[in-house]
Amino acid sequence: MDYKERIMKLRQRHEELLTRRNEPLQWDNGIYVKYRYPILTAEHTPLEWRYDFSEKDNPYLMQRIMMNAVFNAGAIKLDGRYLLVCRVEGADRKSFFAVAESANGIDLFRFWDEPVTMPEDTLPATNIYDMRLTQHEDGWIYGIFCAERHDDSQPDNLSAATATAAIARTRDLIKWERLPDLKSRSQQRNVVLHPEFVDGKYALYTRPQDGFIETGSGGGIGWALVDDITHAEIKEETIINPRHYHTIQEVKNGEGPAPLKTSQGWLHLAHGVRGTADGLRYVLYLYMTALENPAHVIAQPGGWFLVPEGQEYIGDVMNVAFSNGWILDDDGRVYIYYASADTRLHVAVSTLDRLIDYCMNTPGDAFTTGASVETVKRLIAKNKENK
Ligand code: M1P
Repeated sequence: MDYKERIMKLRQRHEELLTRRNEPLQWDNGIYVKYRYPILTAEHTPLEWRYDFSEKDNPYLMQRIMMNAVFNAGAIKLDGRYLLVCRVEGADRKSFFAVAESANGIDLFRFWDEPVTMPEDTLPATNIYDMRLTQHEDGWIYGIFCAERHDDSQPDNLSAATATAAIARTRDLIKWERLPDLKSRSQQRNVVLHPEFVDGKYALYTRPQDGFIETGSGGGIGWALVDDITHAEIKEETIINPRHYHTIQEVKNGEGPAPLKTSQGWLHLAHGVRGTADGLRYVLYLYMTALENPAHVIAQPGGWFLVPEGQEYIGDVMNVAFSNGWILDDDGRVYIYYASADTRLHVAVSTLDRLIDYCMNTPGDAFTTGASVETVKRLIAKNKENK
């Protein structure tokens, strides 16, 4: 096969992947519908990012740059387009942001031609990832993400790192203005900007942690008000959704995307982490907070809302479902973008009404086996009455 023909075949195969239609899975739990195919994988990244198409320089038509994964995407609908700011991870383990676009939110996603050029803070980061997008009432679209750097206070430990919340803003996801990183006494990951001012201030969901991986003695989803987002500093932080023994959020938890405003309160998507004999298990859960006080939890169904299933278990970090992006559409549909095993990105579709119903009418975690059995028995008794 000559060089041109090989390129043609490569492009054809790539195009087949990019134009594959997605389909809802038959089984649904009444809460959301998962879709059959991942919406984005490393294989979806543009061929121009990976191949040198010069026969002279690349006679074997090798991938000169390999991509490892596409996952944990921030999401927004802008001018009728469903846009995802994805975490793309190269074979070199460096994550970067790249925008992928679709006309319907469930398939035919395509990356824009070039990855995002994110300006650095005064202290450059080694790695950046997991952007939460917030369309704020001040008119800007904010992206808050994790900036990871080596912890130079431990020069002999190559794996010592720090996690800091980095802040940038944009109008179009093309040009980004980098603001100074969030100042905080602790390390921070999973920081999310609330879309409205609260008491005239910017409001952040936080996740204080003692180390890069371990949250330490504290943890939980926190809440902090910030006077000036262009010099954001946490002076006071309260935990609004704590970790809890023998629950899905025993080891740690973290806010997902920015919450959605509903008639009955703010709807939140978060991840919870527990330990198992086989390592950590990351699952997604929902909770609601009061409309007039977004820091006050009014409902939290017991247990998980979405977990990895089947092939979703398999990948670079097994047993992980993670989400930092969702889109509420004009018709009330909610597109939940979740990643599996830190490897690929999927969509599950629900509606605002269903998600509120799920939050308000699903029994909460009763914290002991005895109480859980009583909860099941109450449902059985109710069903007997309704026979
Ligand atoms: O590997 C699972 C996830 O681990 C981290 O989440 P958390 O901050 O809650 O520990 C993040 O690195 C996330 O990107 C990753 O998906």
